[in-house]
Amino acid sequence: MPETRKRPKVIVTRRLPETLETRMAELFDVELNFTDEAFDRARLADAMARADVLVPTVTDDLDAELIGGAGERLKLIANFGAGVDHIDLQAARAKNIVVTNTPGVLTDDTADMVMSLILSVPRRFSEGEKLLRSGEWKGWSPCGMLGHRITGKRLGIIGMGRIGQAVAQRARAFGLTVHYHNRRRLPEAVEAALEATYWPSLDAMLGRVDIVSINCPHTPETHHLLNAERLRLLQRHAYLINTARGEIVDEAALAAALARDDIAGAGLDVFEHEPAVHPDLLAAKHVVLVPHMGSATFEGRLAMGEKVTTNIRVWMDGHRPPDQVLEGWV
Ligand code: 8YV
Repeated sequence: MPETRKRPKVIVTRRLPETLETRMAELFDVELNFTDEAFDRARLADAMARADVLVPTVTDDLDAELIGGAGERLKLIANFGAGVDHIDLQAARAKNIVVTNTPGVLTDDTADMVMSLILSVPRRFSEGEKLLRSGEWKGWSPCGMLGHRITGKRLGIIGMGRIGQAVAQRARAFGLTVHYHNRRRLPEAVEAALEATYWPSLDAMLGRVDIVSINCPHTPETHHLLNAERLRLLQRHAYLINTARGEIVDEAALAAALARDDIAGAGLDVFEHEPAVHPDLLAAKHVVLVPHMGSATFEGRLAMGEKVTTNIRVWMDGHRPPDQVLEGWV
């Protein structure tokens, strides 16, 4: 076994929950980031030149140039997170670098965030809170803060993987009817259990539902999937929820649609140019905006770290890590 396999040099780009960092220090020759300041390009390049294993997060843009310039030692990128759109998988494969992620352990938390937004936007939660805090609230009135009922509405889910299905289960409990668009139709039994209606055409579904939830990964195929043209297909009373990746929606087009009242509102946990948010979205009325916190639970983050550690350990033992990301799978 090569020396590096015994106690690999692992560089972690962001601060992780303490128990995870301590465990990693026990297992690996680890370099932690105690300041939590995101690595700039030079620091990423330096880490990739020295490490056997890099543990990045969504805030590290590992493009083809950076991966191409990685040192010969770098053999594993063990991502702390499920989405891998910030890693050039093709470049990694060309350099024989294995990429792993942390699927499954943030499904419920993300689905809960979807439901929070589905409930908050039509019921004007954010506006109500702002009104109350402003000191302008004059008390209850029959027509005060009226929003729209959730029960009985149609939900259209884009991307019916683990998270999409977890959203569907929750949505049914709230009396929503489930519709979905996915690359592949679900097995009949799963579809029946969720009482979900499959739409082979995304465009057709968009025009028929009251709430749209984006739950697919960001890939070259889904980049700006909801562009100005598709946003125009939505009904005027429809709401858009995005907890997947900001880049799936053309943010400027969404802001314009909201400003024109072409759609009723939006609930967003992710943004196209994080941490920047389009100023017109910040100014829009019927929106709830939260800072990429879909998987932000103590339990979820610990489970993500467990997965990262397991992936590294299995790789150290010379086996294929359980969460290896294969190009074309996402
Ligand atoms: C993670 C996410 O917390 O896992 C993902 O894909 O979007 C987040 O919820 C983040 O990616 C951490 O890297």
